[in-house]
Amino acid sequence: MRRAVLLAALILVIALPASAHVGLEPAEVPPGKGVTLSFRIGHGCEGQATDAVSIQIPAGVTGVQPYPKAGWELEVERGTLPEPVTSHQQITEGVIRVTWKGGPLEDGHTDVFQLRATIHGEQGKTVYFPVVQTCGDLEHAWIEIPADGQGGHDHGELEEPAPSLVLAAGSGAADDHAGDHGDPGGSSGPDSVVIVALVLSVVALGVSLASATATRRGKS
Ligand SMILES: [Cu+2]
Repeated sequence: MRRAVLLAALILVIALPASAHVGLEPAEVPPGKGVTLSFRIGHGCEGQATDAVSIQIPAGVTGVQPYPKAGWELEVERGTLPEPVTSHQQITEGVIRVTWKGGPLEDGHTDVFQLRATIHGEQGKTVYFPVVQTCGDLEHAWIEIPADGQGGHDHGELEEPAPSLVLAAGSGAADDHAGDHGDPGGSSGPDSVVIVALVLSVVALGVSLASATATRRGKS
């Protein structure tokens, strides 16, 4: 009985981050470097399957290259950037929206939509990517941004928060403009973090089970 409760708790802890809303990894990226952003759709709309995912490119983001996905048609909208970006020269035009249409992605399944981009700005700045998820005639507009603009990943009370990341110092600060030309660095984060969390969870479960067993032995 106790073992089952522990197991349920463990599964809940692991399952929650993946299923809630729209995830964005990595949580922190170095400014001015090319990075791959992964947007994870955790569920459909009231049980209906997802058939479109549209990401609005916010101010300060250049060099956007979406990853094509089998079974999804890709639409890339170009236009005037929300704010000009100075990198080598002033950049005023670029990709302003990326949309994948197709699937469908069943409500109980999850999938990742990725794009390559360079994000410019001050360290510590939170950058929000509004996402609209469409499921037939239903949609989730993950476009809410905390009023103080400093929400980070603590989304507080927002019902449909826009996924976000924080600009933070990377190891390769010398690599200033490489990102605009497809620098492959900066992707060592999320997988190793997940693995460490998993290992810690399993260790914690093992300790709990061992102490539960020891307690039972002690009583009998
Ligand atoms: Cu959710």
